[in-house]
Amino acid sequence: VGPPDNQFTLLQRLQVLLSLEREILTSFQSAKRIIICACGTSWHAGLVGEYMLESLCKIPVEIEYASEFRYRSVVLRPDEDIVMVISQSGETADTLAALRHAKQAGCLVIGICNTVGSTIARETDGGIYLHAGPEIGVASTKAFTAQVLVLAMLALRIAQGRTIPDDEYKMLVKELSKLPSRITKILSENEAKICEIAKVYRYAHHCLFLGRGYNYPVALEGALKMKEISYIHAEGYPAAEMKHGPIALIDNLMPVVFIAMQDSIYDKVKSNIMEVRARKGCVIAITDEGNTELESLCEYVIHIPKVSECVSPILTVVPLQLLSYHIAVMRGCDVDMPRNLAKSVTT
Ligand code: F1P
Repeated sequence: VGPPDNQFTLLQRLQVLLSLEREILTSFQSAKRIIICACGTSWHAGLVGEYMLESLCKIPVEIEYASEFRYRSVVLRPDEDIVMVISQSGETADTLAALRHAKQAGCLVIGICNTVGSTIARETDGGIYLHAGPEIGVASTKAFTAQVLVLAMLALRIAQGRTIPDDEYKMLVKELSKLPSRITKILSENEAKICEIAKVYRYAHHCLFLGRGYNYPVALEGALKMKEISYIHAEGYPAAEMKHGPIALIDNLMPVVFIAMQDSIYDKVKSNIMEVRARKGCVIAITDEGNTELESLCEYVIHIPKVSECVSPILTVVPLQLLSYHIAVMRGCDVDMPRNLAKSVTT
């Protein structure tokens, strides 16, 4: 599903996806369980997808590391399960192996790939191309944004008229179509502040990324980008898990990045920020435009446009990608060709 090249606007792509092939749509709507398999950044996008499909479509979802999937005794039920594989390159060996494992068990396998004609795209039963354009660097960035966007569109299409009311569907589709201008705004309004933050923390040895709900996967992705391109040890955690171990690491040298959007769990995230502050941690927060109450609690606050909770990961990841990028450049790292990393992990 999807137009054949990059000349289409986001809105046109939305329209194509929203008219998703009837047959595939019916399979999703009658699925008892969706299993998502992917690696690295694509796994993080899949985790956002799990939250979306569960909350918007009310379908049970499992997210699996593709590298572990075939070694676990997951009970696959071809009549009830749909397996989705997500891969930027479409060539990742573990994701391909997971796909083959699921097909061998007789499951319908749907792919979300960026590379047209890639092995994974060819071997799936159907799928959605991202058309995000080639990732110039090795580390996935725009592919993540596009994967989450496609998962949101898919979830909305499955949920439309069934598990969400029509006005909510229309509101969310409208929000998706406004994302390009909002991302442009984040890039133009925050670059200078992010450079300033990068300058302060460029020699940090460790950092922590914390988020909850839809923004927990974004915390994981923020930490992965920091490791991949800046070679700074970073951990991503659900903010409340901090108390179960990572809190011991907090001191006045370790930056702690919070994704603290004013959503249904904002107050809980705010109390996690206070817990870090009480231990003299340096907090950098990503929050909504107009939220001024974090200024007194945090070293730095980055404001981004307010959107619905399920759409927010598409925006909140952008400042985190930029932060890793600027830190990497200031540390003299090659952001396009990080050491030891391969563009597609084919072995
Ligand atoms: C998965 C992945 C990327 C990562 C790096 C190594 O690739 O882990 O997320 O940035 O490029 O591979 P893919 O299956 O999404 O192509």
